[in-house]
Amino acid sequence: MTGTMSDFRKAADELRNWGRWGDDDELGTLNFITPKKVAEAAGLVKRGKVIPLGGDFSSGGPQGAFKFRQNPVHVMTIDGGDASTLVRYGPEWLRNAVASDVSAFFADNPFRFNDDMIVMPLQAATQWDALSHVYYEDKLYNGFPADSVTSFGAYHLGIEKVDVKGIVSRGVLLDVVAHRGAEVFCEPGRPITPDELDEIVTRQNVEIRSGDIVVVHTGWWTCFLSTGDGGQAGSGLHWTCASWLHRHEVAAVAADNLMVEDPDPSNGVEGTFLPMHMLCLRDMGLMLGEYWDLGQLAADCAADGIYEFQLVAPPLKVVGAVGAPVSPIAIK
Ligand code: UVW
Repeated sequence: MTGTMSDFRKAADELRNWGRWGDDDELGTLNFITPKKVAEAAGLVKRGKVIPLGGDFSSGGPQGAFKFRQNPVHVMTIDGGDASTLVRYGPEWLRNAVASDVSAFFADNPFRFNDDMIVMPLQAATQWDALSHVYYEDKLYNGFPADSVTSFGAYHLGIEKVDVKGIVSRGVLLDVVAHRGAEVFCEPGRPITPDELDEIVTRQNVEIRSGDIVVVHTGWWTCFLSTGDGGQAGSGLHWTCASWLHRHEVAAVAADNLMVEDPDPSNGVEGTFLPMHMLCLRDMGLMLGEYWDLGQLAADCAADGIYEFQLVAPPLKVVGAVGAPVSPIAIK
């Protein structure tokens, strides 16, 4: 099942979208989301049912297993007890200062507040990969130079660039777990092929249209919630699904697993790693959403037989970032 570099290059040449929306384009396949498409997506809201697709950002997140990313560290910087605590236990100079202004303020005012901060990789949990996240041979999507991503951030293709698109579109859930009759989780070793995606589309009686955001349920997140094991591999999209996404003019793809594509290198391309990332982010300009929580959405779609919905998934607008957290919602 391992592809060769020449298979990879052939696919890359066929699906490369460079120049398709102009030489300065930084949106890639999000260009398929037109105003008409956004209106079509809004028309899918029938029951007013809101289904959250975001996982928790907490110390109990999926990171840590691979060492290079950590879970969020959440720190309280002010809490409601600080005023009286500092007055009683703070150093003398602070007690005097606090006594003179802060505690006087708090003494005759019912207002209290709490503040906090978070330190975390932007890829810690539910996220979008920006187009600047993955590249090869010194070029990013649309031919932008790889060195335009500097230690100050991405000058091209940073996540903030997609703000103009929302991101809002018609979402379509493809439920691989249900299709395979798996209990909860697609076990490792069986990548999801383009043919299987077609079978699921037929089984669910749903159409994939230009500008859709395809959301793939593999059960990984549900499994993670019960085991706490973020290192579990699972199965993902076979790298040749990049051509399927291209053919259907999909605007973006997201999944409930750690990298959307199948993590097993023996199902990839000989001599490289994560070939679907390379094809989607760098050649097509198609963003990948990872660690989405699709359990509730899959249950709802199975119950009403409707696999399309309005998807609202704006990433946090971190300037120059190569990815960002998101708390997506599906609305039916
Ligand atoms: C890499 O591609 C390195 O990471 P991710 O799976 O988060 O996109």
